[in-house]
Amino acid sequence: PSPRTVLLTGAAGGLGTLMRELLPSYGYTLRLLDVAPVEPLPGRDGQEPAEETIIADLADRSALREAVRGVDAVVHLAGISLEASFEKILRANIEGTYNLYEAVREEGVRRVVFASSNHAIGYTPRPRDGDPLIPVDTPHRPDTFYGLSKSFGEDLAQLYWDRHGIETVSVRIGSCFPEPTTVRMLSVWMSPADGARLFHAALTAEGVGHTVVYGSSANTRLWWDLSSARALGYEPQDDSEPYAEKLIAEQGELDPDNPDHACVGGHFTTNPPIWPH
Ligand code: NAI
Ligand code: 15L
Repeated sequence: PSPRTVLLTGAAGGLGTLMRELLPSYGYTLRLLDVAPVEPLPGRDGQEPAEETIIADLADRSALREAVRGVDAVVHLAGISLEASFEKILRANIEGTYNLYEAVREEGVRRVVFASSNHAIGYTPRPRDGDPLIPVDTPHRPDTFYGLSKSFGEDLAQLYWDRHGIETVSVRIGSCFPEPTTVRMLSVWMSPADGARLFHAALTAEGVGHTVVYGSSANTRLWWDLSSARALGYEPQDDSEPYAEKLIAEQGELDPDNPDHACVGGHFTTNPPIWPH
C-alpha cells in the first residue's frame, strides 16, 4: 500500500516549507518535525487544522521515536544545509541521521526518502560540451564536511537496507528553489513542483531497496543522468531554459578557467557558504 502518513523532518526550512505546501495534494497527511519553530503556512491561518508538529532536535532519540511512531514513511530533510565545522556537521547530519534511522528501525517504518546533495559528488568535474552525463554510480567526491555527511547518509541508507530491510531513496538534490538564480543552477535546478513529483515517486515506487537518484528538473543543460529517478516513475515537467537568456546576460556563461565553475559543486569546492547558526 502506498504511504499515507509521512514524517517531514526539516519542515521549517526552505525545502520543507515548499514540500509542506505541495505534498498534501498527492494525498499525504504530514507530521512535521524541526528544531526551529514551524510557522503556519501563509494564507492558511486558522482555515484548517494545522499539521501535527513536533519541535525537537535530531539529537533527541526519544523524541525521534515518538515522531516516527505510526508513520508509513519519512522524508528526511532536517540538518545543516551548508558548510559548517566538523563538530556541528557530526552532531546534526551524521549522528542526527543515524538517530533517525535507529528510530525508524525501532518503530518498524519501512521507507525513508533522504535529502542527499550534489555536494556528495561536488568535486566531480562538470560535463563540458559532448561529455557524457554523470552517472549515479560515480564515486563520492564530497566538496565539504557537509557533502561528506551526505556521502555518509547514503552509505548509512545502504547499511540499513542490507542489514535491516529498511528502504531508502537517496535524492542527490541539485538546487531546489522557486527559480534558478545563477548560471550553474540552469544545470542543477529542480523546480519545487518537480521536487514534489520526485518525492512522491520516491515514496510510492515498489522495490527500491536503496536507490540513489539525482534530483533536478529536465533541464536542457543538465549535468547528470536522471534515469534512476525516471525508473521510479518520476516524470519531470520543468526546464530551467526559459531563465537562461536573462541569467547569462547578467552573469556570463560558466568560465572554463574559473575554478568556481570547474566542478559540479560550484563554489562549494572553492569558497563554500557557511551555515549561519
Ligand atoms: P534549510 O537549512 O532551509 O532547512 C533545514 C532545516 O533543518 C531547518 O529548518 C533547520 O532548523 C532544521 N535542522 C537543522 N538542524 C537540525 C537538528 N539538529 N534537528 C532538527 N532540525 C534541524 O535547508 P533546505 O534548503 O530546506 O534543505 C533541506 C534538506 O535538503 C537539507 O538536508 C539539505 O542538505 C538538503 N538539500 C537541499 C538542497 C536545496 O536546493 N534546497 C540541495 C541539496 C540538498
Ligand atoms: C545544497 O546542498 C544546499 O543545501 C543548497 O542550499 C544549495 O546550495 C544547493 O546545494 C546547490 O548546490 O545549489
